[in-house]
Order: sequence, then C-alpha cells, then structure tokens
Amino acid sequence: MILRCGRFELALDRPRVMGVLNVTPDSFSDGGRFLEMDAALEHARRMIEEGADIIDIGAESTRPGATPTSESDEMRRIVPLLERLAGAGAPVSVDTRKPAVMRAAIAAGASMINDVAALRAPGALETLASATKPVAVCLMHMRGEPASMQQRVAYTDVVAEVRGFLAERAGACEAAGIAHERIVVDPGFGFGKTVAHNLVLLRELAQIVALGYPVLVGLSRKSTIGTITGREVGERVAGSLGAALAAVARGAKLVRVHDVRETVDALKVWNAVETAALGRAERG
Ligand code: HH2
Repeated sequence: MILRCGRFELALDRPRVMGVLNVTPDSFSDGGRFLEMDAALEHARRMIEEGADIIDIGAESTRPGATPTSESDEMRRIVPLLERLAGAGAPVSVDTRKPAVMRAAIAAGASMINDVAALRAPGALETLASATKPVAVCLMHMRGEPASMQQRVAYTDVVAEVRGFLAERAGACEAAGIAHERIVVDPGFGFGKTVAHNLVLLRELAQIVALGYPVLVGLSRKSTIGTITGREVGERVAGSLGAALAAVARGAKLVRVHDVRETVDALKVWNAVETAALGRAERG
C-alpha cells in the first residue's frame, strides 16, 4: 500500500508518523507556542529530525468550543510557513476545511490536505479533484461543528455510522477523479464523540481499516487519554503511546501526534516485533 502525497510517495508497509504543528493561539495542547515563524520552522525541522514522515500544519483550532478562524488569518499563518518548508524533505499537510485555503496551500507546496470536514464544504471536493498535483487528502469523520460538537452526542451504532460516512466520502472523491492512492480516512476521535464512543471506535478500528483506505488516527494528548489516565495535557505522552500502539495493532497506517520522538521509538519497537525473524546464526 502506498500513499501518493504530491511529489512524495509514502510506502505504508509500516505505520507512519504525522507530526502536529499548530500555528494557532488557542489549540488545546500547544496553542500559542508556534505562532512565530521561527519557532514554527524550528519545531517542524525538529519533528522531521525525530523521524516524522509528514508535518501537519493547522491554523484553526478544532478543539470543542473553538471559535472559527477567518480565511485570511488561516492563509497568513500557513502560506509563508509552507514556502519556507518547501525544501524540508518531508511532505507537508495542511489541516483546513476551507477551499480557498486548500488552493493557496497546494500552490505554496502542500503535499496533503487534512480536512476534518471530509471535503464537505462547497467547492472543497472540486478543489482536490482539479488540483494540478496529486496531493493526498485525509477525510475525517466529525459529527456537527467544533463549536457545538460535544453537545448531545448520540449514535445508534457509532462504528457503522462512522464507517458508512467514510465510505461515502471516499467514494465521492474517487467518483470525482481523486485516485484511491491519494485518499486517507480517519474516524475523528473526539469530534462529536464521547470517551465511550472513542474507545469502541478504537477497539473496532479493523472495521474501518476493512474499507481499504489507509487509516489515520489522532488520539495524541486528547481528553480521552486524560480521562483514562487522570493526567493533564502535558502529561499524556505515555497514555498517547498506548493509544497509538492499540491503533497500529488494528491496522492504522498513520498516527497524528504531538510527541514525535517518543512515538517513533514506540513504533520502531512494535515494528521490530511484527517483522521479527531468525537469522542463520540463531537458527543454528
Ligand atoms: N485532531 C485535531 C485536529 N486535526 N485531523 C485529523 N485528521 N485527525 C484528528 O484526530 C485531528 C485532526 C485536534 O487536535 P490538535 O490539532 O492538537 O488541536 P486543535 O484542534 O485544538 O488545534
């Protein structure tokens, strides 16, 4: 399985790490830390050195209750950064729901669009379908809008509903001409879901994997980890690693994380176990 990511091609023979770079004043775990260009660049470069396979830049917080960011603010935060990261050697993804931002990001060198609204905004699907470069797209499931998504959360069958939604969105992409190898799907942990919904979705992740698209999971430092461990946001690395390993064991191919170094190490160990084989000396 490969993921076509603009001029990059990512082999998904082992799980890959997407490092989060939030250039926002209000993200739940790192808001305000990387608003300055130099701090953002340094953090992106550090994550690449630590082994991140993709850098995901977000300029609008989607935490529960977040206020929307204007199109011009998103572009002002993202485009100059993308231009500076063009030669960084790793694909850069842009986390946005707005078609105009998608177009500007692709023109400025983005290799992937990560859309928590799964290209449902008018014009978003067409933007990706008509892109002159084969940028990848991550289609995420979200119930409602960030401002209100944690109010009155109810599903009849959360796994079936998320799976059905992702199948429909991925099908719409392919029908519009976006190649299968450009598509990633994501159950959207924490987006209109309770802790119990998140845990059942993670336990049953193989049902989403069975759709046949690479699955990305984003559980890093989220409140589900906090609820289970009783830890504050800055103390959730170990809990997040537990979630990442549970996800890759069920077939996730990409994990979106804040703590790249620790995740890369954990996945190296997991992968070594998965691919373990005896050499001639050990076989005797
Ligand atoms: N989670 C967040 C943002 N974007 N994209 C995908 N595909 N999957 C996710 O789970 C996901 C996402 C929320 O986390 P973060 O970016 O750290 O915080 P904030 O939204 O407050 O900026």
